[in-house]
Amino acid sequence: MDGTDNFADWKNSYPKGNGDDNAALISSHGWTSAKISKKNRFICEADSCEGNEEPCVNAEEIGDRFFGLIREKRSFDAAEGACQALGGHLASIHSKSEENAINKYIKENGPTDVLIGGTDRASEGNWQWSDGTAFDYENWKSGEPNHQPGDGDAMMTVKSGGSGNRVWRDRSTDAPAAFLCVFDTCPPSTLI
Ligand SMILES: [Ca+2]
Ligand SMILES: [Ca+2]
Repeated sequence: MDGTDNFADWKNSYPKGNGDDNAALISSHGWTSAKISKKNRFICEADSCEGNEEPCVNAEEIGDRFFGLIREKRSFDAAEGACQALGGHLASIHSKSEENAINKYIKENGPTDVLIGGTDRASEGNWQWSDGTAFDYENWKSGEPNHQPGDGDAMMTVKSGGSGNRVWRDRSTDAPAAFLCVFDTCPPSTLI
């Protein structure tokens, strides 16, 4: 045996073999075992992995995305800029089940009218999401979009009855409102 078949440079006390570790890390001190964090989507060293299954505290995890509500009122452009500064965009919505979960989150946190990421500013009547995802679902209030008030190029989700259901209206991009951001990973700062 020439030694290559069983080559390993495990750091002292690694691998730990505690059942949770499923990845190896190469560090300047040799290999350490690690487990892959689903929540944080990176590999952490075994000794620092404790607690990484805690829920995201700054946003609501829905499906594989994270939604964060900001109550401070902003115009469409300022709201999109604020979401981007936190690593996201204004929210897109892609299914009834996703919207139901979003509506529950909004209801728990208070605001009535919430700006989301739909806009038809580039081409009137051709609605798009500011995060670039497909416009593959819609839930307009009856009679909307009606191209008003103002430029009618932004989108707001509003209450529909008392059950927490919501529908969409078009509105002015200049009118400030509370807004909902979407992130691919848990955002680093507190949003609410
Ligand atoms: Ca419009
Ligand atoms: Ca309208």
